[in-house]
Amino acid sequence: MSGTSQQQQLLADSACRKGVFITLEGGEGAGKSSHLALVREYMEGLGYEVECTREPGGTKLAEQIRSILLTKDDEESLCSTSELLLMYAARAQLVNSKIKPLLEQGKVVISDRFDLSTYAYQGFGRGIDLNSIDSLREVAIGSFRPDLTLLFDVDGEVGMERIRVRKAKDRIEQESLAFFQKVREGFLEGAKRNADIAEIIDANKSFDEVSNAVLAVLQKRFPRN
Ligand code: Z5A
Repeated sequence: MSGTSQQQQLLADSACRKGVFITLEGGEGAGKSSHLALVREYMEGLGYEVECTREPGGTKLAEQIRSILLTKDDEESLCSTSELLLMYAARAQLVNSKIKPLLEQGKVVISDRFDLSTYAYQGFGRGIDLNSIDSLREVAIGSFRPDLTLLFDVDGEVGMERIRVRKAKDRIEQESLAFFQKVREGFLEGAKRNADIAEIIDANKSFDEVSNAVLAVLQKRFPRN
């Protein structure tokens, strides 16, 4: 991107920041989805209108991409490059057609997963070159970033045990423990790279302890008057 268009992109991004964008990230069974309601309630308590979404997905077209991404097809397997490109196709669609307009209206948007998942799953899990991922991100969403990312850090074994009872596991959930351990490493590394917006929650602890840790972060970042 040229210097001028990069500057224009940054201006466009900050202009839509009347609202707040919060993302919940973590490995399988980390407890992100279970804590979405708590984050929502807290932000509504501050007087915000809140919209929740998820990745991949969140719009009609992006949900169609989600179904390609998560459905296992025994006839033709999805290669890692296609997986990466589809993640960014879905993200570009969600950011441009839903998240940015909501933020422009001053709303809080909470997303169950976002870009840190690509860094962890496609970068560390699949082993795709991290510089290539950075370049694709630039094309897909430019400098657009969350205001706060809650990383639910869970040990691969603990997370897998929590979802063991699920009857139908999606295509990615069927990966090995070694894959999820690399993914965890990727999340932690990604959080370090985004230390200004990322907060790590120890998600190995009991549900109530995790909830208390989430509330403590929210109170620190968005204090109640
Ligand atoms: N993916 C990717 O590869 N690249 C990307 O860029 C993006 C995504 C955006 C989406 O799956 C898949 O896409 C995901 C990554 C990949 N793949 N995998 N595998 P999804 O959205 O359908 O699923 P998920 O995000 O992985 O959801 P999850 O496995 O359910 O994880 P979770 O939301 O963190 O967990 P949960 O549903 O809140 O909790 C799971 C269970 O654990 C549930 O029974 C809870 O009651 C229990 N739980 C939660 N916390 C605790 C504690 N603290 N103690 C005990 N039990 C607990």
